[in-house]
Amino acid sequence: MIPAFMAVTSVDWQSGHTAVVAASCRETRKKTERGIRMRSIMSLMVMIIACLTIVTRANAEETPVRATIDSDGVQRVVVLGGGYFLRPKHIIVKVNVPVELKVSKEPGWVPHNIAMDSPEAGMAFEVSLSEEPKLVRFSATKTGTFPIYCSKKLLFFSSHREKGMEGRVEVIE
Ligand SMILES: [Cu+2]
Repeated sequence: MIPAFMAVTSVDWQSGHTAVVAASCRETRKKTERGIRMRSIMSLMVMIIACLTIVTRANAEETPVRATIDSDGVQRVVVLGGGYFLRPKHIIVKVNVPVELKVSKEPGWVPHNIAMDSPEAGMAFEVSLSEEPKLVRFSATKTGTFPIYCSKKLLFFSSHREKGMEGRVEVIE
């Protein structure tokens, strides 16, 4: 036999009505209140963790990525594009050292590309992105900061670049 108050408690636990329990057993009410408090604390913690994750991700996107110079003297960076971002947004390369960008796009039907239009600095290309990575090779010939972006634009909508698919290549000595 299950005592009456315990039966009420289990019903209460699912429906969330504390009033029934309050009438049946004080001890049970205390436990229930503790349970509810625990659950609010838990959901608060989940929210805090979620917020921290978003902040960390936003920072990660803004953190400059310096190209690693491999033993063959080529500096390589992996770049991912999608709706509507470029990751990383800020790439640092050394001047007059060959660069190889390994570019790809996130899955999806929206077409994207990666482009630079700074011929004066040795960086001018437009490569359509696919999920399969492609290599873009160039050597920056001038120091400074130059835009890198997706040049796609659908009819009268704003360009992907305007929507956030833009970053910068910083060329240093
Ligand atoms: Cu795009």
